[in-house]
Amino acid sequence: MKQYDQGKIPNNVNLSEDRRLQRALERWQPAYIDWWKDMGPSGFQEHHLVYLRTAIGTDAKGWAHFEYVKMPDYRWGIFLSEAEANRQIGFGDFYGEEVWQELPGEYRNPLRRLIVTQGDTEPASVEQQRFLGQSCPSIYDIRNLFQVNVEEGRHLWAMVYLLHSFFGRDGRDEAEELLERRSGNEDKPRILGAFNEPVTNWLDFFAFTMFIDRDGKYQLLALSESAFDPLSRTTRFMLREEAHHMFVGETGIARIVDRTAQLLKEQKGVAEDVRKAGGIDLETIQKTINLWFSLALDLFGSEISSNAATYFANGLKGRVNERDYDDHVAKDDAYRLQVPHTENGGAIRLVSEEIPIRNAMNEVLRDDYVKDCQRGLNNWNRVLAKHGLSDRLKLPSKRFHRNQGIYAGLHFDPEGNPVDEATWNRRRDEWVPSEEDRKFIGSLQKTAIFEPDQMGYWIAPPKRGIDGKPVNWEYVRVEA
Ligand code: BYC
Ligand code: FE
Ligand code: FE
Repeated sequence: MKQYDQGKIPNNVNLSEDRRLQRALERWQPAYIDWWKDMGPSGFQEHHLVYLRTAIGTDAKGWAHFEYVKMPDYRWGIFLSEAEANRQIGFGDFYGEEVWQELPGEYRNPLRRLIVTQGDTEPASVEQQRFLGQSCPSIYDIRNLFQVNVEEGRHLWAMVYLLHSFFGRDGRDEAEELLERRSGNEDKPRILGAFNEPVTNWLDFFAFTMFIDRDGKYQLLALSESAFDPLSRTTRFMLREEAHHMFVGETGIARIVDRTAQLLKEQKGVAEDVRKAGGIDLETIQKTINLWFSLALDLFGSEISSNAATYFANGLKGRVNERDYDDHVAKDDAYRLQVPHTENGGAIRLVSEEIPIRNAMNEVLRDDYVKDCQRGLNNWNRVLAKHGLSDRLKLPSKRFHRNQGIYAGLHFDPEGNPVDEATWNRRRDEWVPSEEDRKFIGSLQKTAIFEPDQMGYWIAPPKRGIDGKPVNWEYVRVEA
């Protein structure tokens, strides 16, 4: 296996050969550590050793290793996937030209925006999840939480590396601001909607990693097509880590569904009795899906977007697996969209309209995302079927509960039918988790469960442990 630079900042970008850059990043590092200690996992920083995976290189086989570390000592590194020889621009107006190793002056601003927006989500998610350790269902689960958290920290490093290397003074300022904004803060909020929403319990956490981290996967796939090669290479490497985050979410909910199904059978299908027995009823799971799926859909931006058209035209942000398309220029095609029109009297009518395909690139990406989510839902429904239940979970309509794009500001039920505001207000608690639902889940998740052999009652144990270890392995321990 290749040996990589293991200095203060582990990297495979020859940092030691660029003193200025190295110094700039080494100056940012203590500010990052301060942020991590302040805003990272609360209560587990000083004395807890966590069995964590750390990225150490880019070889397909040996790219990471596992060891017990205290989180503030985690080795956050900078790794780019191997350069692809003679890589060419895969889409847009510069299709077939050589990719860029340097930042083109004319795309400096849009690229900076994309990189800052991507970077901002990473620390935001850590902030959102910082108190969950105090109510974990098991030592296996808390390890996974921390694994996700440290890797989101590394994803911030990945973006800060690009800002420092290519954007000079502006980039350094942006890197500082990435540590100053705070999730949910009124004065200095994080940039995108979902990253200011509270993650109050472990059902939220699993829905977050299922749906919001999966937006991450699709955005990273789109950025990995970029003509700006350093962005492409760094996002390709981030995708390796991302897979585990979505695994945590998808299997987490599958395990909850498993326990709920078992209790439903025992309680003859009565949701209230499932709650009384200490489980989470399917209705609450469905509402949580509705909430986080719709928040994730907002992250793709508007259905009709001139930003998206420009990103595509200029080769900055592409489509998932661009090489599988026949037409990489995508100038003449159209996308059919249900556009809402408000009639006299206020009723909403959906009209099918054609949008130039480049302007619909956010929607094209969202479609790929929705398909992937549906695959996950099918897996959860198989768990219900296995228990002999006829109940099924489903994704709400793309129009439901939207705050961005053409459906924002209007109201639709989960099936996508327009409803008026009074109906929305009256039925909202049937569709997304209510205060009461959150209180209930909180009552199941009051304290952390730390005995290796124990597991929260409301969730089934996982099928297997991490890194070939048993499920009841001591993944987190207090320093001797
Ligand atoms: N909230 O044409 P529009 C991840 C803004 S997740 C607030 O609709 P565009 C992770 C937009 O910025 C992946 N504002 O959108 C997951 C614009 O602002 P201005 C993160 C929003 O530009 C879990 C205006 O609305 N990566 O990695 O085509 C844990 C109209 O713009 C929202 C990226 O997002 C929103 N939801 O697309 C950890 C990739 N949506 O110009 C990590 C980089 C839109 O009026 N970002 N706006 O000020 C992008 O590609 C694009 O910025 C977006 C928006 C897809 C987000
Ligand atoms: Fe990330
Ligand atoms: Fe992630």
